[in-house]
Amino acid sequence: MATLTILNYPDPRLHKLAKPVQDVDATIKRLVDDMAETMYAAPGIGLAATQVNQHIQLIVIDTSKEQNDLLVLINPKIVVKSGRQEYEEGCLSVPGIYETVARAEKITVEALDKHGKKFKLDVEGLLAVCIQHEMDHLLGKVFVEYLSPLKRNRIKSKMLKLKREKAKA
Ligand code: QAP
Ligand code: CO
Repeated sequence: MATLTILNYPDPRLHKLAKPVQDVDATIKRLVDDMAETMYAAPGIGLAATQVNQHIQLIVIDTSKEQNDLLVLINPKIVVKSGRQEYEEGCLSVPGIYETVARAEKITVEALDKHGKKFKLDVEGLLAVCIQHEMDHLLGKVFVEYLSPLKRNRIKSKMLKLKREKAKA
């Protein structure tokens, strides 16, 4: 296993559209393992393939307290959604930034698991938020795009400044 490099906002590659996975083969399984390791090492509760510069429809999530309940979603589709909830979100691609975003409260999602087997999941609360956040990444969308242009631009400047400082150090 290996940890992968996470792209940081504002990187244009975070806005690429992910393609469906054609075949859940050994290469995909290895990427699942590496993404899980990368997420746990961060630590984080969700990571989309887009964030590690792999533009395919693959997500790993673990919202459990013990960080021992990995959820793998390949080619996910939200088939039902209802309600509305606000949650303070963060993102491994936008370190240090937490902002409130409104999303559906309950969703039903269909996806393939790590073995390529189709499954359906009914979720709400944090897990529902997390799945919606990660599925946005597959569409090239980062959570800061839900904020006002003023807030988004401030975050963008802050991230670019951090990057410059890191490059100098
Ligand atoms: C998405 O985000 C999420 O800023 C997953 O310095 C987050 O794992 C969905 C992280 C909240 C719903 C609610 C963020 C780690 C991790 C940071 C994450 C940071 C270190 C974010
Ligand atoms: Co994110």
